[in-house]
Amino acid sequence: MKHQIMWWMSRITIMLTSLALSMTLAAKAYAADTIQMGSGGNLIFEPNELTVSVGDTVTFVNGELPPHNVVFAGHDELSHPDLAFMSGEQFPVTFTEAGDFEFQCDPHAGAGMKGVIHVE
Ligand SMILES: [Cu+2]
Repeated sequence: MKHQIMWWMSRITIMLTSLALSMTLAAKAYAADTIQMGSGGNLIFEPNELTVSVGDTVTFVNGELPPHNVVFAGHDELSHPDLAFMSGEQFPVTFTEAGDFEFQCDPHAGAGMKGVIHVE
């Protein structure tokens, strides 16, 4: 009986450890390639500067003070000009070539809602 309890406790410990580890890794991957649109009650992209690799996908997530959109200067294929009104809406953008890609939120560019993604 005692052996069974020990066995289950070690099983549960292993399961919880691997669960915690995978959640940590997932959170890191998510945070690295996500840009919040409207953050902390400000009309900003958070972060407003990001460096990624060719082939990476950056996900823009609608946050506070909508509506927002994402327009890349000279890159219609990367832009999402449709306004996002709902918090939590997401625009994934995949970068297939290296370079510096400047973007802005059209309604709030005048307030400084701009950013740049470096693809290398
Ligand atoms: Cu905006």
